[in-house]
Amino acid sequence: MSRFLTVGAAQMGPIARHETRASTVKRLMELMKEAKSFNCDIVAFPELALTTFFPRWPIEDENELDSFYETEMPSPATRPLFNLASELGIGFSLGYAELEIRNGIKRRFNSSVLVDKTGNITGKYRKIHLPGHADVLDRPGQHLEKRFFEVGDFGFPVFHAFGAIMGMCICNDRRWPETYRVMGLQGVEMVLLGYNSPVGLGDPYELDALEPFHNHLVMQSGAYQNATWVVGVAKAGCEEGFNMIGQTCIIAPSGEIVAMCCTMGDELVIRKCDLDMAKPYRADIFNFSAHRRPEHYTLITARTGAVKPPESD
Ligand code: CDT
Repeated sequence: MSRFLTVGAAQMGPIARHETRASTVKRLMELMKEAKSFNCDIVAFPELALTTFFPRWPIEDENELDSFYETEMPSPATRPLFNLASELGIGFSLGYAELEIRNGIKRRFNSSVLVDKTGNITGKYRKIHLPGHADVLDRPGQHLEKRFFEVGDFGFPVFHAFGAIMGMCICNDRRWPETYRVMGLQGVEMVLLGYNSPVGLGDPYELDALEPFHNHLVMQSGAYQNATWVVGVAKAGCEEGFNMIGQTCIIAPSGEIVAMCCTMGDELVIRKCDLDMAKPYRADIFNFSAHRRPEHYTLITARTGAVKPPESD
């Protein structure tokens, strides 16, 4: 008998720098209600879904910086979202900036949580592949994630939830094959991921022009090569003068996009996902135990000396 999980991918349009948490949470709640009206078991929200993408600004004032982070989850502002989830009986994933005080020291992470249908957190992930830089550059639209977040310290765990094996990653993680493979080796069946991907910061221009292509390329290959569903959810549109790609999509283990947003605003797309659609891929072309050769990957890197990446110019 096939196993189905109905998922909603809830794209968000821009969030203004001074938009309140109450306002963004209200938007999330509207999307959650819509997802429930389509019988979704779970709805996935973007990276940093509670605020604007603040790492584009070199924020010096610590109080202002702290105001973009949650010190607990659920936080007072997000409690209504958790309550609604349990009232409706729908799960969700949510990206947010996390501030943890450990031994009196502030630790900052770009995080996401997986919440079950009773409103309880069943999984947590902290972004590993932080893009951009720590130093402030003299150009508009910085990408200062390395300044404002630490590398996540949870690895890429999977979670047995919703009758499936679930995984999460965040934005730039989706460009790295290791992200999917580490979860694939744990049998992941659905990866939920949110992103804030700018266009217009690129140099050379050609890279920007290809951004929508690369967005889907990485997620489709990650899905196919690991026989998993991938749900990629954007924060889209022109946010505070900076353009971001949309293209929120649901991708099958075949690598095919089976649902996709067509606006740059708050928009939900859904799909009833057959988790067992992965079976023929796992049994044959991507039967890891039959065909993967990890011992040879080590031999090859040792022989060629390719244990370190080549220096870039
Ligand atoms: N949020 C995030 O990870 N964005 C990156 C942009 C990199 S451009 C410096 C991404 O991979 O889409």
